[in-house]
Amino acid sequence: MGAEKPVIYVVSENPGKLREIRFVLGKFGFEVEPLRARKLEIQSDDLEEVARVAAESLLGRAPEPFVVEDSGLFIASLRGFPGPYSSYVYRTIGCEGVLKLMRGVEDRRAKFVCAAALGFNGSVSVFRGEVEGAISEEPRGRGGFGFDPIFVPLGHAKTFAEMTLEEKCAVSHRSKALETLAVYLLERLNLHR
Ligand code: ITT
Repeated sequence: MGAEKPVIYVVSENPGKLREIRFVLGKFGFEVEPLRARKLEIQSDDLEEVARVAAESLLGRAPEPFVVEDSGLFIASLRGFPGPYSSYVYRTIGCEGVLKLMRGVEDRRAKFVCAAALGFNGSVSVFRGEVEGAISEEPRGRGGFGFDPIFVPLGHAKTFAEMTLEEKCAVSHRSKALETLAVYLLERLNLHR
């Protein structure tokens, strides 16, 4: 009989995020348990602050360890828009709306950023990950979620939506943040791989 897997609770309403979080943390031996809880969502230009405040609002109310994550797409020629407002912009104008804003724009550089906040031992630690890339000329692919059909990571030809879960998670902002978080937590739980 193997040892029981350590559980991490994840507070997110986004099934696409949850799928990726389960995949990445699963590689480190964690069992991901979705947790429905109301978190405080402040407005700030700083994703790390948004994630930290959300996690702090859950301390004492959520079982530990838990993770909340705030992420966004930052487009260089739009001075970082939609950034921390990505969720709202996706729900309102979507990929097509962003492509319209980018019509005729030569500089297509963009990046995804993820701030993953861990609640553990009564305090919060935040881990950041980013991936550089470019906005495609048209939407491509059916996988993933959100802005995946219009984002091509640097050094690749496919959009995130054309990639498998494994391919996306090999390079994504979310994986980078969560991998650092997982190593940190395993060390503290004394469960070195
Ligand atoms: P929770 O707060 O409940 O976790 P949410 O979708 O509202 O879910 P965010 O506030 O962090 O999460 O919004 C991030 C938005 O940025 C998300 O809705 C997508 O539109 C976009 N986004 C973030 N990461 C992405 C990714 O890996 N692929 C595509 N779009 C992404």
